[in-house]
Amino acid sequence: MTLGYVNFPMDQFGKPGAPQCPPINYGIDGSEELADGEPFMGATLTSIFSEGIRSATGLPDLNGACFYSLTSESYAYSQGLRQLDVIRKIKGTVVTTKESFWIVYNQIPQGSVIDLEIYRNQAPMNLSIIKKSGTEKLNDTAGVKYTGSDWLPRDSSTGGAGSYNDDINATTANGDYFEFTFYGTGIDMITSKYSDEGDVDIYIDDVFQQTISCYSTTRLYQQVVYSKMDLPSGVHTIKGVKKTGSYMIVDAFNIYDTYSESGILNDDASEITYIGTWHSSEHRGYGDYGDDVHYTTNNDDYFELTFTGTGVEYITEKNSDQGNVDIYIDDVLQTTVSCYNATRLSQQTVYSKTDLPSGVHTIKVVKKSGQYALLDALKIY
Ligand SMILES: [Ca+2]
Ligand SMILES: [Ca+2]
Repeated sequence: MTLGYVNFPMDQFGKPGAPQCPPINYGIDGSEELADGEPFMGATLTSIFSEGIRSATGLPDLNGACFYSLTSESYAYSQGLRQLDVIRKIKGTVVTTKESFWIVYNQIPQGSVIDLEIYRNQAPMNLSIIKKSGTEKLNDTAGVKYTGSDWLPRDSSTGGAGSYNDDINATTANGDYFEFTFYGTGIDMITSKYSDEGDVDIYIDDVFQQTISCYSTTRLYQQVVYSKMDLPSGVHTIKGVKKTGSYMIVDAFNIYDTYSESGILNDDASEITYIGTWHSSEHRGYGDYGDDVHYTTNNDDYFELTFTGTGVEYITEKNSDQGNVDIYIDDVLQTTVSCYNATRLSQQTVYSKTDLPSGVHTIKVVKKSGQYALLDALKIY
C-alpha cells in the first residue's frame, strides 16, 4: 500500500519544516506498515495491509477487512466478533478491500440483520450481526468516494492530527469532489476549518443544497459544517465540490436514522407499500404522528410493511366513520380489529405483536368495513 504524502506542502497544516515521511505503523509482526485502521463498532477495522496481519489471521490471501483491535467492551464483541476476525463476505458480496465492505454496509438500514462470512481460526464461518441503532460516526476512510486530480489521505504526522481518527482526506484542486452514500434520515459533514479553506458546494441526491464556508481565522477541528435532517428513510448520497480556498478537507460523517432510533415509521415512509386507492392527508390538526395519515375508502385495499425485528404496532386514529381491518403477520390472519369509536382519538395502538422470532416479517392490514381505514404510523421492535 503506497500513499503519496511526500508532495504535500506541510506548512499549510502548521508544521513548517516537518520531515515529509510517510506515517509508520507497526504490523502484528513488528514490520513497518502504513497506518490503515479506522473506528468501527467500537473496534478498529483495517485492510489486510501487511504480511504480518495475513499471517496472524491465517488467511490464504490479502482480501478482507480485519478487526485489528477489538475489546470485550465493544459493540462488535457483543455481536460475536473477535480480534483478528476477517470479514470476507457481507450479504453475499465478497470483500476484497475495505472499500468493498463499506459500499455494502453503508446502504443497510440500522437495526437490520447483516449476514457475514468471517475468517477465524484459519477457517470460514457464518455470523449474523445487527447493525447498531443510533447516530453512527464514520471516518473519511469509510467508503467515501473521492473524485478528482488531487485527493491525498493524510494521517497524524501529515496533517490529520486533531481530526477524527487523526486522519483526513484533502485536495487543493477546485472541482474535485467527494461522494458518500448512506442509509438514513440525516447526515452531518464533519471537517476542520481554517484560513486556507474556502467554499464547498453541497448536493444531496444530485440536488444542490447550499454553498458552505470552511473558512475560519483560527484552526478548528471536527466541526459540523453541514447538516441535513428529515430526509426520507432510505439510501442517500451527499456530495461536496471544492469551489474556493487552498484546501477542501473531509474528516468524518455522522449518520442519523431516526426511524430505527425511535422504531416509528410514519405513514409516508417509502418502505410501506399501499395497494389500492390510498390517499395522503396532511396537516390534519388531530394530533397524528407527523400530523398526517394515509387513508382509503375501498374495502380490501391494504398496506403492508416488511421489517426486521421482533414486533410491530399498528398506530392509527379511531373514529365513528371507521370500521374493521384484518391484520396479517407473514400472510397469516391474526385478528380483526375495530377502529370504531364514537369520538375521534389519535395515535391509538389498535394492534400490537411483540413476541415474533427475531428476523424478517411482514405486516399486512386490509380494510374490511366502515367508511375509512387509516394508517398513521407503525412502530417496529
Ligand atoms: Ca478522519
Ligand atoms: Ca402519520
